[in-house]
Amino acid sequence: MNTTARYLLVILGLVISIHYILSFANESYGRATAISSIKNHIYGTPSEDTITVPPPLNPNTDITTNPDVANDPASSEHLAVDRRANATFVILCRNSDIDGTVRSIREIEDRFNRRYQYPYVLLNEVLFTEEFKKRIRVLTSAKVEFGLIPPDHWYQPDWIDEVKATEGRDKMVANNIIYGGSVSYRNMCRFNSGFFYRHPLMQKYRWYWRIEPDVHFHCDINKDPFLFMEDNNKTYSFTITMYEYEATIPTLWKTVKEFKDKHPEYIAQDNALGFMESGDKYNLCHFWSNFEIADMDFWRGEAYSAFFNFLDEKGGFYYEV
Ligand SMILES: Nc1nc2c(ncn2[C@@H]2O[C@H](COP(=O)(O)OP(=O)(O)OP(=O)(O)O)[C@@H](O)[C@H]2O)c(=O)[nH]1
Ligand SMILES: [Mg+2]
Repeated sequence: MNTTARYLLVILGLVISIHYILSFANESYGRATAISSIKNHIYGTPSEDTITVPPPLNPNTDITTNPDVANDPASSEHLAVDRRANATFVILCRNSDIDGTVRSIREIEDRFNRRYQYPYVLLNEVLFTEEFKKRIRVLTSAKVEFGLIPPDHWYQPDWIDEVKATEGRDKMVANNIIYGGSVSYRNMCRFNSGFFYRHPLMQKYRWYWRIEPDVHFHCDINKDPFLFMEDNNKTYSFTITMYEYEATIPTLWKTVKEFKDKHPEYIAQDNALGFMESGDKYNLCHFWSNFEIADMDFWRGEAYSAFFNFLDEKGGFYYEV
C-alpha cells in the first residue's frame, strides 16, 4: 500500500471513530445521524397520524400501546423470554426531569428490558407535557402509561398543623439539614411511602421496580429479578443501605416502637428488627429506595397499611424530613 492510501485509511479510521464517540456521547448528534433519521430525511418523517395510539381510558390515563394486547400472554410470542412476572417499572418524576428520565429508560432498556418488555408507569402530580410523553414513547416498544397523581395522594393534608410544620422546616433550614425547607420533598416521601401502589395505573400489577431520573445500570442483567423474587418468596430488594441523618427523623423510632408495642399481631416472628435496632435504639440503617424491587401485595396488606396510617396520623412526614 502506498503512503497516500495509508494516510487515507488513517483519516477514514479517525472519522469513523469520532462519529462513534459522538454518537454515544452526544444524544442529539446520535439521533441526527441515526440511519432511520437519515432515511426520514430523504423519504419524509411518518406523521403522528400514522402511529396508532389508542385513546386514553380516562383523563388521568394515557396509554401508548393496547393494554389488553400487552398483558395477553399469547401476545408475548415476540419476547425473548417465555415467562414474565406481573410487574412494572415505576418512575415518579417532573416534566423538568425529562433528560434524566430518558437516560435512565435508555439504560434499563439496553441492559435488561429490550428482552423482557416490562411496562412502565410514569407518575407526576401535574400532567406530563406532550413533549415529555413523545420523548419517552420513542425509547421502548413496551407499554408506557402516564398517570396523574390524585391531589389527596400528594399534597399536605389539611389536618397538618401548618404552624408546627413551618417551625420544623425553619429549624431544619437554620441547621442546614438537607431538604429541610422543601415541602415538595415531604410530599414525595409521603407519596412513595404510602400512595404510589394505590395509584389506579398500578392496581393491575403485583411487582414494581423503582427507577429514578439519571440512575445508571452498568452491567447487562441477564436474569429476571422479578421472577427470582417470585420464585424465592422474596418481598423487598435493595442495593444499598446507609446511615440516616438522625436530625431528619427525631421522633421516627419512638413512633415505630409505639406502633410495635400497640400491634404485636403485625410483628413477624422472623422479623428484621435486629438489622435496625441496637438495644432499643435505632441504629440509623435504612434502605435507599432510589432503587427497589418489591411486592406491592405487602404494601397493600393489613400490617403495612396500619403502619403507614399510624405514621401518617402522627404527621411526621411534614413535621420532620
Ligand atoms: N413529580 C414529582 N417528582 C418528584 C418531586 N420531587 C422528587 N420527585 C421524584 O421523586 C424521586 C425521589 O426524589 P429525589 O429528589 O431523587 O430524592 P432522594 O432520592 O431522596 O434524594 P437523592 O438522594 O438526592 O436522590 C425522583 O424520582 C424524583 O424525580 C416532585 O416534586 N414532583
Ligand atoms: Mg434520588
